[in-house]
Amino acid sequence: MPSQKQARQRLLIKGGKVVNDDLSVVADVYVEDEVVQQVGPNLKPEPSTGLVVLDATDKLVIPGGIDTHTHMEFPFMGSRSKDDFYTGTKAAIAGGTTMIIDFAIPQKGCSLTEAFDTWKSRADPKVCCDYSLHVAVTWWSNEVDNRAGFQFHKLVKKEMESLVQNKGVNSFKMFMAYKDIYMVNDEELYEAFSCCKELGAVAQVHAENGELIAQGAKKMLAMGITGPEGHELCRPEEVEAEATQRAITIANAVNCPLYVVHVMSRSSAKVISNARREGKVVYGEPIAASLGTDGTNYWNKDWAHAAAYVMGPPLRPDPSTPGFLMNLLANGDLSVTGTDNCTFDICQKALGKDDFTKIPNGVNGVEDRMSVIWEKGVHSGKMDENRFVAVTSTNAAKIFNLYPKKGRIAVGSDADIVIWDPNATRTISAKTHHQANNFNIFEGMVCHGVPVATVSRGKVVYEGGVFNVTAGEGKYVSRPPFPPYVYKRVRQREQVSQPVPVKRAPYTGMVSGTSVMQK
Ligand code: URQ
Ligand code: ZN
Ligand code: ZN
Repeated sequence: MPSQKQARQRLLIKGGKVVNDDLSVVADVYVEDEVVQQVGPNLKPEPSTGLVVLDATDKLVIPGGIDTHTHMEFPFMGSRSKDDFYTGTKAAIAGGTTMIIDFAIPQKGCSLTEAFDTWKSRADPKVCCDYSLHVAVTWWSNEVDNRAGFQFHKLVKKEMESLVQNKGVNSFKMFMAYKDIYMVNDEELYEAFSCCKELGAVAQVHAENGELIAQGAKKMLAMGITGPEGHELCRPEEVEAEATQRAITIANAVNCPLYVVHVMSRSSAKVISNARREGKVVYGEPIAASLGTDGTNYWNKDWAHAAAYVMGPPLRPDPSTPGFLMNLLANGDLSVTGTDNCTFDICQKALGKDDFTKIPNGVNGVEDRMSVIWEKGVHSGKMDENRFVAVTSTNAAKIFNLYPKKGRIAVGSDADIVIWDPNATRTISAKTHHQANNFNIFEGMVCHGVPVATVSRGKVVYEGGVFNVTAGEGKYVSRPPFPPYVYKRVRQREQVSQPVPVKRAPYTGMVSGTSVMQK
């Protein structure tokens, strides 16, 4: 038996079809020291001890998935999300995802850097695959507090700068909802977007009008609607679409690239699609939930079932929504997929049994995203295998400046690889999933497209249903600023769209009753 270290060092994946976002080719892949060394036909590396061989005949060999949006062990709404960085990343691996990007979220008035450090110290000892962290900007201040040790706290801009320069953060999320908790106003959005632009970061928004949600929730409760359906009724599609449009307008005013997280509705997706057609640098992220299920579940007679789907923005009751979002993902109007994996079990959800506003928001997805997208996107005939790779890993890697180390199988890339059987099927169920919660929003869905083996940095961490993971083996991945995929366009736009003053003769008439002196 090869030792753990040797097994990690040399790997040959034989006879599969290597699929990148731009090309598919039948080839072997040879990996050494965590990195792809060769891609080509009939590779014959030295057969010495420690060479692990995986047969991929009749299978696809794809870059490991990148889940752009997770919340592991997140303290939220009086509870803490059930999947921690161990169960969450283990479940990710079982589903063919080899990297997650989670969110460090400070309370209002608290240090962004401390939040980052807290999240990193939670993740480091537990992660089974690579990860990175977006940071949320939940407040703004330009105030300088001169008390010793506080200088950095009060200057959010300085903290953002330091996170970019010292901690490898290149994306910041702003919430337009969760009033009084995380929500920022338009002026704060303007400041945060301007700062992102200056630093070469990608601005992300949770786009919902938080004021309208607060009013809508009061109205529903006053009408006696206390169940999960109230969650959707108090924040209909236009609440999401309005905020999406507003965020795009503000970002465009400072020429900041914008990334709209968890796109949940047809209306919001259309706003993004129109903005892209107008040349704005905006990216939309539908999630496994919005592509795989819908908001009719909020009207389920079983309270626990309905509550399990509560998340913000909500799933939409229009059953054509998932198909519509998938069409836009296939044609390029939407760019990447995450999950917003933020799991709470039924007991935790029951905190809101008498009041939907108290149901912890969040659903599963990190394990099932790849299969759901294959089933609804590729198996349904909407996208090909290359577009599948683009929307499950490559585009994320490009937007967040991880490419081509991640999101591609090529010489020099990290050996994050999945052997994918497009013909095998599996049925999703909470009884068999690896996530920590006791409900699965995709329960009973039969998916074509199954990960047969998952390789993380050259180590086979999952094969045929068997894990070989170690907590803490994943690495934190730094993301440098100014991702060229995003910022090259931003700079080009700037070159052609700088306003110039109109040249005109000086005004020589009356000003408030006095004549203007001429030079
Ligand atoms: O809004 C989010 O992304 C987090 C805070 C909670 N989960 C959710 O319901 N979307
Ligand atoms: Zn959000
Ligand atoms: Zn989220």
